Amino acid sequence: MKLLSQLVALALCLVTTLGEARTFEEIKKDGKIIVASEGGFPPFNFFQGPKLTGFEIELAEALAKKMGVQIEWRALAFDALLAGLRQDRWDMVIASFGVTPVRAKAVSFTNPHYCSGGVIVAKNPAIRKADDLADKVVAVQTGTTYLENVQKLAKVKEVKNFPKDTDARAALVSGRVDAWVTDKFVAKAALEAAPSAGLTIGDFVFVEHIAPAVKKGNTSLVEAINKALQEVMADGTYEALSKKYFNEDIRCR
Ligand code: LYS
Repeated sequence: MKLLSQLVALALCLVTTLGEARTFEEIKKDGKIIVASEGGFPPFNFFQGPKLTGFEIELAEALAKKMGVQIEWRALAFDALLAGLRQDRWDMVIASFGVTPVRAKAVSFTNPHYCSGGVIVAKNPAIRKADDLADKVVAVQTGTTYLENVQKLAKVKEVKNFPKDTDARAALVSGRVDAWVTDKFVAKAALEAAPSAGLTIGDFVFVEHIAPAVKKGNTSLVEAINKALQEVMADGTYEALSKKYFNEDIRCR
């Protein structure tokens, strides 16, 4: 009996993992696309009261409009987002994921929707460059390229992981760590939101292309998103949104 239930569980697991992702045609026929984000990475995706908003949320809404579909939003922990694509729990993820070789093995990325990188944020203005992180304690969000790249710096004393980037920031503000590595635009927004925290932004540790992701091999959806992205980038929609959130156009050049 136990073996049987284990076999059933295994079969179910295989079905959910190996099931076909919805093609763009199927999504279009349904009229709605399920898009997942994090909601914890201002100004890209965050909650304003109960409302999920931010640059990526508004950009996805603009893409959906071009694609002729409505978005049904899901908000989840950052490290659960890509796995959900594999399990067909949603069609697309937009949550500031950098395109890396490891991730590109597990999901399909569309063209990038912006270019940025991880910068060093500290209270001590002398901590600016990667070399300055020697013998320092650095806060980063779990599962991110910030963690991956800070771990490569041999001389760092300790890398402290936080499930949320906002908690990594809080650790720096309260003086529990020496530095926080996060996205350049997130760092800028954090400084503007709390000028009295005394934070300074240093150099890039690395740069990256950031893109939406879909289930591995869902070519029709990749193509539909790329087409919509090209349209919003050509007709001024992207520029207006980018300037609203960042006072500049952050597309890759
Ligand atoms: N760009 C980083 C990465 O790809 C951070 C993503 C967003 C974190 N809330 O891992």
